[in-house]
Amino acid sequence: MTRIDDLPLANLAVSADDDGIATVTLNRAAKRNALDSETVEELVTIFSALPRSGVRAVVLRAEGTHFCAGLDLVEHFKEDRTAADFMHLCLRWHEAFNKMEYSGVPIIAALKGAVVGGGLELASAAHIRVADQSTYFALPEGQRGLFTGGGATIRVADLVGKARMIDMMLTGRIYKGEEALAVGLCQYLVEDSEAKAMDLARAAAENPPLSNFAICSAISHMQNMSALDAAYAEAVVAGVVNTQKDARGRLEAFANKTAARVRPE
Ligand code: 1HE
Repeated sequence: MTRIDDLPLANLAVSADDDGIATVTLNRAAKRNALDSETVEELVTIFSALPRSGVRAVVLRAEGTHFCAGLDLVEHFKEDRTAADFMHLCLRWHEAFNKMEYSGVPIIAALKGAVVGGGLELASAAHIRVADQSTYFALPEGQRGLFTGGGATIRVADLVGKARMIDMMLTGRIYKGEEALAVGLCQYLVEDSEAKAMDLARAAAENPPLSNFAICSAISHMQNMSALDAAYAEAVVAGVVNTQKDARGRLEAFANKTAARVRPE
């Protein structure tokens, strides 16, 4: 088990409660939680440690009124990076976001304000996105003379489809509210995204960790495979997960007619 309470962090904060729900906070509100290279390293550190910390679910939230303003444009300007420098930086973004997506631990993003550029790339690496009425989504890379480098071509295209992503990047189109929900940028639109994200994290944490591990890593891996290989991998994962000891009591309760039924009310 890795301890998460003594990780060296400046721009992020992490804590866990007694139920194993961790809260990861983007803690650079004065810069609208823009992702500088130090913050990206901290994301790698946190999301490398969390899957081995015994944590059962994670809420990813932000200080201030904006979730994340994306790439730190001021740092990028001042560093005047070479192509190779920026490529290596992008690989660290990928390291961080892959650690999130393939972690096996449910990550619920509580969104507000700007979720733009690299901020949307960060949000799209979470397993569930919860927006409030202030939340808006954009990919302003085109207007900044940039291109996505933190996985948007994979994850944002996956959420909204290629055509919408290209429109967002070419025209600076902003999605919010019901429209953002309808196109798949978020799965929930609520008054209080943090409270809802915490409720969802608590609900997910009730599942056996091995089931959550499969849900929060196997599906992503399988999307990278051919259908034939994915079907094979699914059978193998199901063989392991569906015979776990943790499931016996739940199956017994259903067989004994004491388990909750799956009903809409
Ligand atoms: C920043 C950043 C940033 C704010 N990098 N410092 N992302 C963008 O194009 C979004 C750029 N940011 C904005 O459009 C606005 O800042 C917000 C709409 C997010 C917030 O507006 P507001 O009025 O609340 O704040 P502000 O006055 O614009 O900024 C407050 C401070 O945060 C200010 O610093 P200060 O030292 O002058 O107080 C800003 O400079 C700072 N700040 N956003 C650096 N992004 C892997 S490739 C990914 C490519 C991309 O992500 S492109 C999208 C970049």
